[in-house]
Amino acid sequence: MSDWQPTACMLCECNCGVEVQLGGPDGRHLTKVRGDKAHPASKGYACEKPSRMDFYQNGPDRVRKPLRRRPDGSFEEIDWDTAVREVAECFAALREEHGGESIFYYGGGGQGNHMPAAYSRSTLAALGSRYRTNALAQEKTGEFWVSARMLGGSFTRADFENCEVGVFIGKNPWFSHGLPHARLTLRALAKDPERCMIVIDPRRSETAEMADIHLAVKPGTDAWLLAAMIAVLVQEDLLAGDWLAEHADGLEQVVPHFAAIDVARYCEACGVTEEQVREATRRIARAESAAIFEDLGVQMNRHSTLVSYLHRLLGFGTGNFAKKGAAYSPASLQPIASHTEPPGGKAATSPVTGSRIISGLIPCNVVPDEILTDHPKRFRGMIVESGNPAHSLADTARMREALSALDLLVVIDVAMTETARLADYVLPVATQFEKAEATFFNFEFPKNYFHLRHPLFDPPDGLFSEAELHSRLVEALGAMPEPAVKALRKAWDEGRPAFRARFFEFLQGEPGFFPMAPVVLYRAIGDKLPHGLKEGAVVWALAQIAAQRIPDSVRRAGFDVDGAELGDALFDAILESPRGMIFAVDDWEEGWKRVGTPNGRIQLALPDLLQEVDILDAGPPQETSAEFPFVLSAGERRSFTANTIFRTPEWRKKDPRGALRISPDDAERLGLADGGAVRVTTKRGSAVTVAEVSDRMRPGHVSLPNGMGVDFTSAQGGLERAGAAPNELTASEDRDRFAGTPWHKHVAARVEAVA
Ligand SMILES: Nc1nc2c(c(=O)[nH]1)N[C@H]1C(S)=C(S)[C@@H](COP(=O)(O)OP(=O)(O)OC[C@H]3O[C@@H](n4cnc5c(=O)[nH]c(N)nc54)[C@H](O)[C@@H]3O)O[C@H]1N2
Ligand SMILES: Nc1nc2c(c(=O)[nH]1)N[C@H]1C(S)=C(S)[C@@H](COP(=O)(O)OP(=O)(O)OC[C@H]3O[C@@H](n4cnc5c(=O)[nH]c(N)nc54)[C@H](O)[C@@H]3O)O[C@H]1N2
Ligand code: SF4
Ligand SMILES: [Mo]
Repeated sequence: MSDWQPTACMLCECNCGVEVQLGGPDGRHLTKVRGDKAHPASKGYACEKPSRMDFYQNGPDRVRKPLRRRPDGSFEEIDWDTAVREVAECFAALREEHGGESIFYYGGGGQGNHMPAAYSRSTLAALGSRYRTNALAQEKTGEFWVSARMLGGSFTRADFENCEVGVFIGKNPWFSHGLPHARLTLRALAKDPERCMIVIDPRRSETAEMADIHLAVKPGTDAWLLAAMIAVLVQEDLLAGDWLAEHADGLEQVVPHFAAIDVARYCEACGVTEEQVREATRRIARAESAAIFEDLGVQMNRHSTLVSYLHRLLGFGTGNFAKKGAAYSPASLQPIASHTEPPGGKAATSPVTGSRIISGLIPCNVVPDEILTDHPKRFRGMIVESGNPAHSLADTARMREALSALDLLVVIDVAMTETARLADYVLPVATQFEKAEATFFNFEFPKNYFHLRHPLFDPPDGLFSEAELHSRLVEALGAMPEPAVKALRKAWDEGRPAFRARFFEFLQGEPGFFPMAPVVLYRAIGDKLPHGLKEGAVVWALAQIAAQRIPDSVRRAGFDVDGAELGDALFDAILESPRGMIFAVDDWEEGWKRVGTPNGRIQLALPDLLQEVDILDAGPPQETSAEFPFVLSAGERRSFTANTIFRTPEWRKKDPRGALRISPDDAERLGLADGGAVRVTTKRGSAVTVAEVSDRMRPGHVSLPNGMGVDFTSAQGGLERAGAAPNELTASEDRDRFAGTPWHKHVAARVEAVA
């Protein structure tokens, strides 16, 4: 058994610091895991899941050699030189014939690993690829788009630790976390009689159960509820008038859309009593501060982009920005949530369907339409890296068809996934514990954190990281700027001033250098970095950029050095902080500096979305039918779900098959017993699992967990699948009209007992 070693949990965006002991017969198991008290952000907090991380590190479906598909559909192992050469040649051939923009990229990282996103930039530039997407474009892009337009490129999170009122809209942080030490923060909020917790969820979720006010909205009608709340603000004169006059534009355009709303009728439409809606709204308006968080319950639902807008009108309308306990714009080392709307110009769109590209991402739901067509600009080649679109994106059947229709599919993963099974080449990599890794989910305020995790193990023979893989691919494509690598290698030994000077010379002197910088840095300095932190090479550049972009924030974090030295001081601290570090410290007022609108004021009026507000007046459409009488939420977070990071069901301490939750009334009517077999059918597909009769569910609403129905190799050696894969039941055309985000939480379904 080893000493405790620091790393982080890679199962949700919080990336809590943990300590692990290594052991097992070969010394390559994570035998014990506990929260790391010395981690500056999580401070010892961890939930029940990271103790299971060895099921990831030592999963049975790990791929250990590059695989090539044979004509008969089976895979054969090939050596790395062949794999890299052939993949490079095949993509180069596509580029020559159809242009680099025919090569599409999905992924770049999951909940714990964003280094692939950084290094793949170089490969994609070498290929001339232009289009990409990842999971954010089936959850957050609507929110990014709204936020960016109101705040000029910025994105917000909220301060639940210090708020007087905390509001969760379609978010169940008791199980999904998403805020630091979520359960402690929730308990503190719930326990304090001076503070108030408001939860908007059709289900009595574990979070809703703790709430002072639970607005049990009818599934899919949050837009009516939030519109009613803003109408209450307007009609009862509860808006933060002085604050808005000082900080925001457009109130006079917004107000008329809410002044005439019949609050009682909207409350009826969303199934919440008018009394409760008025009480909740008044409580928010009266509070010193309110923090609001929206998540998948609304982001994967009807009117998701409109709801993101109404959420912000509620928050900004009550003055809740850039002060303690309210919304803030975090500093970032590498911004992943920002979006720039071309002023007056035409927004970037996808080549076939013309769908809006937000934060550089094509809506996940249109990916099959961008492939399954004879349009000359269709995607013909694809790289999938650290993502599993054949399982996680809408409409698995169609996604499978699309992925199979590509001329070339290359999957870079640690495991044999549903997507990898469709690939022409599978390129396996080191796990997140066998290389240096990090995420850019750095969303805290006023202190913000970054954690470059040190490797715990060497990779098994023949495996290496994405940084090495992309470097090899770029070399095979003949695109590695070799003189720069050589010069920078030498300059590093001469000291940082020399290195910086050389780097910026290349950057300014050679137009194509910037996207190649990740692999150049990796080749130039990777093996010179301490503690086996090779993959941290690209962070050197990120640290330089951050030092230029947010110098005051970095300096306040304790890096009291001048100009050019600041980036290197930050980088060195990152390398020397195996338990994570604080890279930025802000004050609350700083939020205003991050508002990037031309006049520095919040823009309240978004005309296209105000038009949508008016459309609500017609009331919610009837979406269920005699054939499909239930609303299914396909993909609920539970105590033992973690996207598709784990493949064997044994990691789950309970509910290994992922039950369909159903209300007692519905269960009785359908003759369904708790634990009995149940079939759920939608217009797209059908799945069988077990039923869990739960009084948390309202009649007419059923839910399935996320991450189920993945293939795994059983102890007997056969391929098995446990539980219902949610996206066998969803449809790619069911998506938001602005951002293209899916309606996973609102699928019309039929439920039947299975004999
Ligand atoms: N345990 C666990 N935690 C995770 C993950 C995981 O796989 N497992 N995944 C992580 C990821 S990638 C993400 S994005 C987050 C997501 O975190 P959450 O968004 O909190 O997760 P969900 O459970 O999918 O959805 C939240 C809630 O939406 C509610 N909901 C359903 N329909 C509606 C509706 O019509 N209106 C409203 N207002 N609510 C509705 C559901 O009842 C549910 O309680 O979780 C992260 N954390
Ligand atoms: N119906 C429905 N669908 C959903 C959701 C839902 O609620 N309902 N939730 C959605 C959400 S919010 C999300 S975020 C997505 C997530 O969906 P995806 O973006 O597909 O992410 P994961 O399922 O986490 O897949 C991560 C992949 O990374 C691989 N991996 C792990 N470590 C490494 C590594 O070090 N390197 C490489 N190269 N690969 C690695 C894993 O083996 C796995 O295949 O699912 C979405 N799909
Ligand atoms: S809250 Fe998220 S990051 Fe923290 S221990 Fe739990 S799953 Fe891991
Ligand atoms: Mo997510």
